[in-house]
Amino acid sequence: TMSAMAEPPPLEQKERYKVGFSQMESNNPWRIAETKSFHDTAESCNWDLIATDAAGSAAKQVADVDSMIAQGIDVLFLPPREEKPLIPAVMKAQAAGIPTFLVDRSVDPNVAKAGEHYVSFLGSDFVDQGKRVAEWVIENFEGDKGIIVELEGTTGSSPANDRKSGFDDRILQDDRFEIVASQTGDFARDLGRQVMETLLQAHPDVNIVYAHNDEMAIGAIQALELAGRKPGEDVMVVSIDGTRDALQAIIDGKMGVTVESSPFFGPLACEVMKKYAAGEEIPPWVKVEDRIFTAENAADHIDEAY
Ligand code: GYE
Repeated sequence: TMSAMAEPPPLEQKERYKVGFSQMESNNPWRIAETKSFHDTAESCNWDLIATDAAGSAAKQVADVDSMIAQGIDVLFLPPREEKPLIPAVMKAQAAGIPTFLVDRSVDPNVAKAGEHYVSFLGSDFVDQGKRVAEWVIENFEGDKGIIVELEGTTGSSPANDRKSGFDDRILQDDRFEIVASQTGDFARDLGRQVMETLLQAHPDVNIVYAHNDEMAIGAIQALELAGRKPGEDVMVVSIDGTRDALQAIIDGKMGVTVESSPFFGPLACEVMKKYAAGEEIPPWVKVEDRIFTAENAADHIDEAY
């Protein structure tokens, strides 16, 4: 049939590029490290970088992309805060002839597709991250009954959706475990602490906390300690990212594991963009391989952490 498939716009080969990086928020060390990685890469990759900060608002992030388009960027790197609200930004960039690379989060694949509406998604396998946390819990939990509280990331974001399904599917195959509550903490430390305080009152028998990122895990540890619990002893705390505070919590015995989710996308963005400009085939998903940090290796990695 003759159905015309959309295609991402090409990228001209040139000495310098005007590059847009639309950050979603800057309220945690992961986001700050990612933005810094783009700034650090700008010089070595010959970018004139326009970086914005949507301060946690998907609507502002769409407006930020609009303004970058108006400023004539050559290429857009976009971490979409949520899967659906950022689709208009992807479509507008395409209509303006600007190739887009999604970094660290994705959009709803039923509506916007890699290789059609944007070039590629650069990022981790979030389902696998959740599954790896579950497998660590299954191997290391010593009690008879694991009562789990789950702190979810930003509602409607791809890592929250996928870290939940990856973990839940795997952990529930073992009938020692039960998830008694699963609530959003918006990937934020303070909200993680507040939600944990509330959930502790409803479920005082919790002995496992799975947080979708390290910031919420640290917030949960604060709530547990305030309530007189001993994280790492009577409550197992597990999460994802690999921040400095999480590695320290592992070293201190308060946290069990964090599966890596790296924020250092600048160099990868440079490399993939240059290949695309050279006409090379870019896979729809440029997958980042993640390490795992536990008491065995946390001290070896804390100096490079953010
Ligand atoms: O894990 C979290 C951040 O999208 C992979 O977003 C990223 C996640 C990361 O706020 O800490």
